[in-house]
Amino acid sequence: SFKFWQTQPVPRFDESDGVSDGPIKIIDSEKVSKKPDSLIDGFEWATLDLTNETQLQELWDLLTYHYVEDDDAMFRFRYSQSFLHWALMSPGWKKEWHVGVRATKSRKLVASICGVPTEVRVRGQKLKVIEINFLCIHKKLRSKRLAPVLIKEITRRCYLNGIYQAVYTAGVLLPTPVSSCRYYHRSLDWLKLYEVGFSSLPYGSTKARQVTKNHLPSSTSTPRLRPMEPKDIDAIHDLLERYLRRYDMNPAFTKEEVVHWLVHQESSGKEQVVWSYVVEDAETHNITDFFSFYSLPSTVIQHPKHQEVRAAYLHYYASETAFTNDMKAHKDRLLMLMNDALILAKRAHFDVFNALTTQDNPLFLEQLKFGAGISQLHFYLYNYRTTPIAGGINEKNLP
Ligand code: YNC
Ligand code: MG
Repeated sequence: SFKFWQTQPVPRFDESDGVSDGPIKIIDSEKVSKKPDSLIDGFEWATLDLTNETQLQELWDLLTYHYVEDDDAMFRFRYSQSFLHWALMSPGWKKEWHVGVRATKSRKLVASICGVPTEVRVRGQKLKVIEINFLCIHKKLRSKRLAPVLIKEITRRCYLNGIYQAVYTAGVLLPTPVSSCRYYHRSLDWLKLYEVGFSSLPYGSTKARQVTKNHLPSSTSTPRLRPMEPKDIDAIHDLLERYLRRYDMNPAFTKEEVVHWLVHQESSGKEQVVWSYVVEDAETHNITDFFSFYSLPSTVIQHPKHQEVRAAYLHYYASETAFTNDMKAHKDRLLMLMNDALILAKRAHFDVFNALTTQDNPLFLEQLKFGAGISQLHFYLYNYRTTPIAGGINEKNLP
């Protein structure tokens, strides 16, 4: 098993003792092949130009019908075109890292692997990385060992551009996660989630009782909560940086990246992807808190009544209360902020609100009626060794 992954610069499952942090393999870019490996007969490499509407549509088609499904094949991610635009054209993006495979004759796009550059801090060490996403192979081309070929090709294109490390997440267990989390789900429209088979009726409960249990007030309760504006960027960048530094592994965002990942870009005909809110102090006008969520719907596969589940995912957030040495106050603050996030997501017509057991999320998940999902999400580092990092809140980082 792991015939491919065994050959890659990733930690083995059994080597977590006494390792010191650092690259697994030093890459000599002179020795990196200037040409891609050849593909199976009838297929060829493509570089996608996602500024081109047609090519963006082609990637969307591939992902919409062939990307990640749950184990029972009831739901499949349905990223919008605006989402793909957002996720794949963040600051520093290059089209060389939007890799496709086409059938030579029909020109049809049958596989993809994409990445965007960024920096992460791992135990204080700043690493230039590529963040890999959207590895996808057409269902008819599965189990032909094409995935390793795609991974090797994007690796080659990164090495040639001076990037020697990568981060990626996957639901499957590979050698070796640096961290693992669980998904939690908060019903906003319980009845719909029940109808599509996402939620089940707990033994001894009734539909009416479940609806009541998940009811949310119609207005938010945090004073001075408002939608984020571009003028908030400096304050948010500062707050987010301090907040994220409390974790062993965290993104080292530039201001441009904060703008990209948090500010909704108003443009006609484009679906909204990200929602961000801030709390501004009445006297100092400082930003004391903020939170954001993004939209990632799923197709309901073969359902007579419903086509999709509209899911909001908790994105970045931070609160000054994290720095006060009063964990109770911090927890209470998060409970209020996140309950408001649920209310705002409900108002924006989302059916469910998802969050992982990362960051400070374990402080509020249970109390705000999130339920543990079945799926795990594993976080990986490519060509970098470090001891595993606790997935959720890291006690030793708390004040
Ligand atoms: C996966 N998700 O273990 P071994 S997540 C990585 N990530 O290798 P074949 C995966 N590897 O075990 P298929 C993987 N899933 O022999 C499988 N593998 O060592 C490994 N699904 O290849 C697997 N998207 O082509 C095995 O398998 C080898 O035809 C088998 O293709 C797999 O985007 C896949 O879930 C996932 O489209 C493409 O099933 C296909 O089954 C599919 O015979 C639905 O492959 C969509 C889906 C994955 C979403 C994601 C992150 C990907 C990270 C890739 C690793 C990046 C490394 C860093 C590179 C840059 C380095 C620098 C600098
Ligand atoms: Mg294959």
